[in-house]
Amino acid sequence: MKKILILGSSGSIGRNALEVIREFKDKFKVAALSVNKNIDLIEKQIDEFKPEAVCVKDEAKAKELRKRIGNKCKILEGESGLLELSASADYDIFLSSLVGFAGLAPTIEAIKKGKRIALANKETLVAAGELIIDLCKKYNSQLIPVDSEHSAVFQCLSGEKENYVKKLILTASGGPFLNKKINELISVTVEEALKHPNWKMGNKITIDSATMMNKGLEVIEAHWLFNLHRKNIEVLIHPQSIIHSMVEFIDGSIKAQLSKPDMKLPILYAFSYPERFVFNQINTDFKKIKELTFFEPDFNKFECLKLAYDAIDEGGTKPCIMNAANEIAVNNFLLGKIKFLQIPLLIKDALEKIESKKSTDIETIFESDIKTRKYLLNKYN
Ligand code: MN3
Repeated sequence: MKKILILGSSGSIGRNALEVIREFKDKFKVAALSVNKNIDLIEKQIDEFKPEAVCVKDEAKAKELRKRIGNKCKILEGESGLLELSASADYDIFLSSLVGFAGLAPTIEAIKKGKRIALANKETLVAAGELIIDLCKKYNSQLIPVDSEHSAVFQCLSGEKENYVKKLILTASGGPFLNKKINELISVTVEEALKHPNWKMGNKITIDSATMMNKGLEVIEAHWLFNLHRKNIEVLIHPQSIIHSMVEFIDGSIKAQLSKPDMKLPILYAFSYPERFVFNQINTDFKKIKELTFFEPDFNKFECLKLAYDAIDEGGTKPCIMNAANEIAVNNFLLGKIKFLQIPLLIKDALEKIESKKSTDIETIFESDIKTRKYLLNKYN
């Protein structure tokens, strides 16, 4: 029986993970959960999954939950509660589906305990890839990707030697604006940007998909996870999202991992690895799929993708600055403060103005993140 801690259990990944656990009650158990403020949902989750503790990030909501359920379950609160839960709960697998940079500190606590990290929070590796990889080695913590593309690559690499790999081909749906021209993007609304064709996800990642920053973040994530130069990580638009990614080997052979798009699969694999469990919920019928198509991404239209590739080249805290700027830009877009095409402009502004540091120790990472946020919030609010 593996015990699982889920940070962000009201989000899309968190809810999918609980569905997986519900399906495999004999193999997995919930150790602890956290939500930002959705106490109605976590109350139901506590009743069903009986975690030893939970954390509610919003302190007022935490108090309200305590009033409602009394001593039924230990309730922690705030940022410090998340850290305490990650450092002291009794669990085997840490699944963080927190959004953005907020996932970094709790993940570090879990790594220090030598736990398996089922990584859904890609911003952690984008902002602090070098640090996280070093810490995982130091504390013997296993990093298993939950991001569907990286899970695909991870599965393709199973049984292969590192020097057999020629390149990764990360597939991308292209998001809702794949077929729009760049001048048509000037006036797109928040509602249009939130309509993802293949995946139902949270707001931040859905906007990232529309700008293709999501794929840029994933290129950086793959760079760290699989120790590959950015020249060996290619992005390919594949609107059907059936091939989740591919690996080309030095002999020209290519492996791909395919299925109907459903996050339960990569979550289950990150939990069950190195085993596979019988699971009948996802049936991929090629007779119904009919065609798989591929296009090269347009780097002019999706400027964020280019910014991400450039950030890896520059290294140091550049990717951390880019990530923080993107979080602010996306939030400002969601609030209606800026237009869609201003998202890459805000990021470029921050990348120019905030000095990048070579060192990627934890203090420098946090300092770069805060500086970037302060700069943009002052300028655009
Ligand atoms: Mn993905």
